[in-house]
Amino acid sequence: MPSVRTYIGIGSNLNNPANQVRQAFQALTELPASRLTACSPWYRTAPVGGPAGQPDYLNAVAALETELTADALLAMLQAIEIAQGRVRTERWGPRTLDLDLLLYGLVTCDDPQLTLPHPRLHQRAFVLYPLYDIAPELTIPRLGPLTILLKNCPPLSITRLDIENEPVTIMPSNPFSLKSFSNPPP
Ligand code: A4P
Ligand code: MG
Repeated sequence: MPSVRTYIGIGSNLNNPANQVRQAFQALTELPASRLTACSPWYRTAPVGGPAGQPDYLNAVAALETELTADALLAMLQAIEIAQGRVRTERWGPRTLDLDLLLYGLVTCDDPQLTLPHPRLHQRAFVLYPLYDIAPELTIPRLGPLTILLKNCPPLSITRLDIENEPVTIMPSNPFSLKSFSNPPP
């Protein structure tokens, strides 16, 4: 099967989110038939939805080239979530790790078990900003250019962490480079 470019949203607000995100990137490097090609800077973000008073999140996005099917990849992402202590209780509740399949190539799909692109991608600054950092030219199937989505997305308190102070100490099985740190998009 030819390789497909996918983007994965990473979020954590429990049990040392920095460690959770670091471990998640590491786990992505270990997926079979896949290659991690970019890691976004990390963002501290105010919680969207869910119970009042839940902690802020740490969010990031990864780009992955994979020969896995979308269903197989989602199953492996869910296995990583569980391995990192994810317990599903309430919707949008706090979590050790959430891995969302944001995009799988240009595939569109309305299955509730796997909706592509991710159904709330365009409403979430905590997804759009890190996605822009690693794929500024992206056009999202059904939704349009990422730059337009960023301009139109609901405001959210988010802070990009200085990547030099948040080293992603992972050991990729293949070389990849971090995109350079730039100012927030217009
Ligand atoms: N599912 C369908 N499509 C997908 C997809 N593209 N990727 C299904 C991943 N899963 C997909 O997900 C619920 C079901 O969605 C799964 O059974 C899967 O088959 P879940 O991870 O069990 O539950 P969830 O994450 O609580 O629900 P949901 O609806 O995915 O929530 P969101 O939209 O991901 O929001 N605030 C901040 N600041 N940062 C965050 O990261 N995250 C959420 C979760 C809420 N607020 C947040 C953040
Ligand atoms: Mg989720």
